[in-house]
Amino acid sequence: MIGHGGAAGGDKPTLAVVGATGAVGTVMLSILSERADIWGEIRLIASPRSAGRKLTVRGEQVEVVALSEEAFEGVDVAMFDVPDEISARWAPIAASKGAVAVDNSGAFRMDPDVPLVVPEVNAHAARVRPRGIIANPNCTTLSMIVAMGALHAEFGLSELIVSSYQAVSGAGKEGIDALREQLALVAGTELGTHPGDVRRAVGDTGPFPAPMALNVVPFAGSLKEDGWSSEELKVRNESRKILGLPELRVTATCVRVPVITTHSLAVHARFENEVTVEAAHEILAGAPGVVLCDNPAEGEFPTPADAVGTDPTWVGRVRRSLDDPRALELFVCGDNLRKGAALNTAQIAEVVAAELAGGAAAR
Ligand code: 2RA
Repeated sequence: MIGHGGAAGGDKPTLAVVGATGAVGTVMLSILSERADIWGEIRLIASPRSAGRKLTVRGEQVEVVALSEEAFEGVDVAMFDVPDEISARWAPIAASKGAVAVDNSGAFRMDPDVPLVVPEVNAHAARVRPRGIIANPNCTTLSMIVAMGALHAEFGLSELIVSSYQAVSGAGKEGIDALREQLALVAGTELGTHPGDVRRAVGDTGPFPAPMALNVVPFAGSLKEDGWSSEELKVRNESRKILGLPELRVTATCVRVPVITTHSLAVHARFENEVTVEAAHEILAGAPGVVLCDNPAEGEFPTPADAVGTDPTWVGRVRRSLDDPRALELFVCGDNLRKGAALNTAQIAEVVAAELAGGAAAR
């Protein structure tokens, strides 16, 4: 079944973007405008408050329609870039209308009947979707998992110890606004030399539990059992599911840093077999979706300021652990709004579109 409703697109499939006006939705529209144009109609859906607005996609103005059951009529693939509770309610409705829902929220990621897909790592999993829903991982997991998947395929991963350096846009527009306002308050001052001086100058810390300007904050997400944060548990649970390694040892410490967009992670990856930097370099240099940037003698390593706005996972600082010939240390950067959210969702939707074009069963 394909192209069942898109008057504008002939036989091409109809795509719905739910949450088209949000932070990730906005990046999604530019990604859809840049990538190969495989879609017929692209229908933009948002809350009734945004209905009637016109947004540009593929160089054309498209009017936003309000989220409703009817909005999914004739849709082949529906992407959701909305909060968990909206996805939890509406993705099953889209699926009941015959669309494949590709969801970027946390509502379905750990549902055993919902595949969690990163096309470079487990595209095959997208074909088995008993609920008609495919989940997109959290941006922190996504920022490293393409590189980890490539290394796992060669060496067999046995443990990940991860420290994240997460950008404020992970907390949405509110997070970006908070950092920009705080930076304006501290710019040109001598702040950052006495306990609490930054906190007093900044006042309201917005969506963060401490000032972001001139600071790092060792907490992201919400507090869960035994002191772990939701972000840290997502890295663990999602990595296991994507890699198909339910027993993989994973420890994460998630830290927020004063970067607008692009998450970074320092990764200690332990493998079943001995590793060499040369072999890791070869694998990473050839891995789809990965760019190896590792020449510290020339000052070449990934940084968020250089990786932002790009699609790949950037990997550098690859070293064999001094005390363990089976382990590598790496530094990884990935744009949390592109590969970490919109791009991976678009890639999943393209995998589904190709499958539908081939006439394979969707459920
Ligand atoms: C964050 N990973 O960075 C989250 C967003 N999904 O806050």
